[in-house]
Amino acid sequence: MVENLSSEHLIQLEDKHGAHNYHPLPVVLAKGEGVYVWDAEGKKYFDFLSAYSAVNQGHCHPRIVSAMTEQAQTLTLTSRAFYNDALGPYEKYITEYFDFDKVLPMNTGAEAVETAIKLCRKWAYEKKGIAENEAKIIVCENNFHGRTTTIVSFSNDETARKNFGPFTPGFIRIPYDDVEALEKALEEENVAGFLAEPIQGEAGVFTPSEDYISKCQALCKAKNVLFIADEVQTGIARTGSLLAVCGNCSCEKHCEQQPTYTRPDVLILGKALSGGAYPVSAVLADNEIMEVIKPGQHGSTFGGNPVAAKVAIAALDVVKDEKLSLNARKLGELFRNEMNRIIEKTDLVVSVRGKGMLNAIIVNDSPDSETAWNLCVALKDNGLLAKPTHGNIIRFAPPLVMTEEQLLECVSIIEKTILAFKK
Ligand code: IF1
Repeated sequence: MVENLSSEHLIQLEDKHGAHNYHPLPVVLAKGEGVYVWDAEGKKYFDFLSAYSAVNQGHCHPRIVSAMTEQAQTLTLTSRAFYNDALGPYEKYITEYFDFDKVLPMNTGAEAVETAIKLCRKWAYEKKGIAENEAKIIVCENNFHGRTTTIVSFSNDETARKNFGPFTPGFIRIPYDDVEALEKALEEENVAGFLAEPIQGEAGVFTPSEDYISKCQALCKAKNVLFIADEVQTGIARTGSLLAVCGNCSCEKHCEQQPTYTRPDVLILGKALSGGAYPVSAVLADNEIMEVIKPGQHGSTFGGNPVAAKVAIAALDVVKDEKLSLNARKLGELFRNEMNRIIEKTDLVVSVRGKGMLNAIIVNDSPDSETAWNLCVALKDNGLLAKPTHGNIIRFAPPLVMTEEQLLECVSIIEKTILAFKK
């Protein structure tokens, strides 16, 4: 019988036996259901981070859990040495859902980003005719695409890259939301791809100009350069559309007819592709790109496993059936309006920004102050969990299944905490 260990004891166990690669908020979670989580002592909180937008469908969504449980009792893993009866139907389902010819299934977001980089380079050598080992991929300042050695090679976040060298070459970094900078970089030799987040999440929820992504896609197309959209955090209805590249459309499925839909050449998904129940990521592209990958050239033990396949189908079904894009769009607008109302009453918070239910507030203090952190601790004490991204920016990203009533309850917790907060 496992005794119920106290939060304090559980923190000590992590401190003693675990690598110190995180500095979590001082709360130990033991249960999750929908928009709520409970700590080890049974205290209930609103989850306003959703595991960085992995739990868009809400904690332990019954449809996702039952799909996972059923498959876990049937067949969990075959490796790709053999076929399995779940992968093909899943591949058909997800390629039709996002309207691409093919999918390459992986597990984590970083693995999917690495897969997209390898795919882009191979396409450049075998289809575009760039000389081998000369391919360049354009990325943006303040990007976050994961934590592998190659990915941190093109990061400008010293914390994420210091003393992890030597780094992978072949990347050009340009300012985000700067079309002219992309235009100039595309004049360089051997450019194969442009990798970008449609909204920069970790950088502090930077929403670019309305036409930034569509202009980037057009410039890439004109130069036969692959536009690679990293929707690991912004995808799966988080920003009020099925994908952030869908622009203003909030229907359950992006559509070519939607004028604001900017179709990437390569689409990267992760996180909420499983509703947070299981590591599932994916890279989608059309045949003329995906066909450069031949048997034995790329893969992973767990990539495309039967549990991942069934979980992802259930997770995407929930997004469609529960109209999470529309809900995210509606509640996001309400949230930002409410936050602007609160900002009028305090000088602690400077502004709010975001799209759909991916939002952030800017705290009126220097990035290296403890203010945002202390505000998150105060929010925790009042029953709402959030965490600063960088310094003075707090990301607010609740599960997309939240009701208007629950959102307004969260707004009142945030308002009460801000107005009572002493620096
Ligand atoms: C951590 C940050 C967010 C991502 C985008 C790829 C990945 C991520 C746009 C890689 C992952 C996670 C990583 C997680 C915390 C979280 C995060 F704070 F680290 F930067 F969301 F902003 N592309 N983001 O946001 O996916 O390999 O993690 O599955 O490292 O603590 P992953």
